[in-house]
Amino acid sequence: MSGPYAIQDLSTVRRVGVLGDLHGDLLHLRELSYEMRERGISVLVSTGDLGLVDARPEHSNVRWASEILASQGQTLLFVDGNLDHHADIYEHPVDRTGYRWVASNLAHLPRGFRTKVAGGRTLAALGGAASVDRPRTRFLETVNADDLLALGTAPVDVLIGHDAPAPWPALDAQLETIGSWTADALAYAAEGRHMFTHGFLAVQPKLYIGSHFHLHLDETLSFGDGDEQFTSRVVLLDAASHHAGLSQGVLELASLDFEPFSLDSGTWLR
Ligand SMILES: [Mn+2]
Repeated sequence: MSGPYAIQDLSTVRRVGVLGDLHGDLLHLRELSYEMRERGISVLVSTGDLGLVDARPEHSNVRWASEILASQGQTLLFVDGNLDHHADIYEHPVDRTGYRWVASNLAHLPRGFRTKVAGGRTLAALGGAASVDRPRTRFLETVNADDLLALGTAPVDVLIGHDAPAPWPALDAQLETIGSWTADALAYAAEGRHMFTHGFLAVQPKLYIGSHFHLHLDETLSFGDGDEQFTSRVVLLDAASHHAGLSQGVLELASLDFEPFSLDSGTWLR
């Protein structure tokens, strides 16, 4: 597809493609965009660490990404991760429907964004996470009190984020085996995750999709206590930039059916 096309957003489609950390990998985006088009997908949703927006023109991949997406007639919406350039993203204005467009077909979903989608479902966004490898150096990266206010407490069906709720026994067990961080770094990461979890518990999503940890997990867990108890299918995607694993999937908005798949291709140049 070339030339102008109708820009779709979350209000106009029944299915979206969801992708894990891209880290600015345009080759992967090209492959993914093509594969999603083959599956009839015109709206992609990134769970953060997209790595495209940079105010320095020589470091920005926005234009190239926008052209890749345009070639497949697609829109890409993203929450911010910890590695995204928050200040550069925030320079762009938020439109009256809550999207922060950085290109004609590329928009940030601000923390606390919520919208109605197919089937009368509500989708909300809560990006952000802590960089455990460089604690307390990037003050915009973690969820703060204003983000939680923006998100509110009305229940949502789908929450798209970057971090993960705590506790999550299977994730926590894996994290214990990764890296050798200082006590301060671990405390910083835990504080960030704690703030994210506040938001998660407040909106009680039936489905959560995040990615920060670069590993795939997919479980239905029980959260909260007493009257506030609820179950949630919590999914983490592999990193899309690693060209392997379950780093993307198709989400059917009305049914909340989400099916991750891997891109196993020998046909694309690496
Ligand atoms: Mn991350």
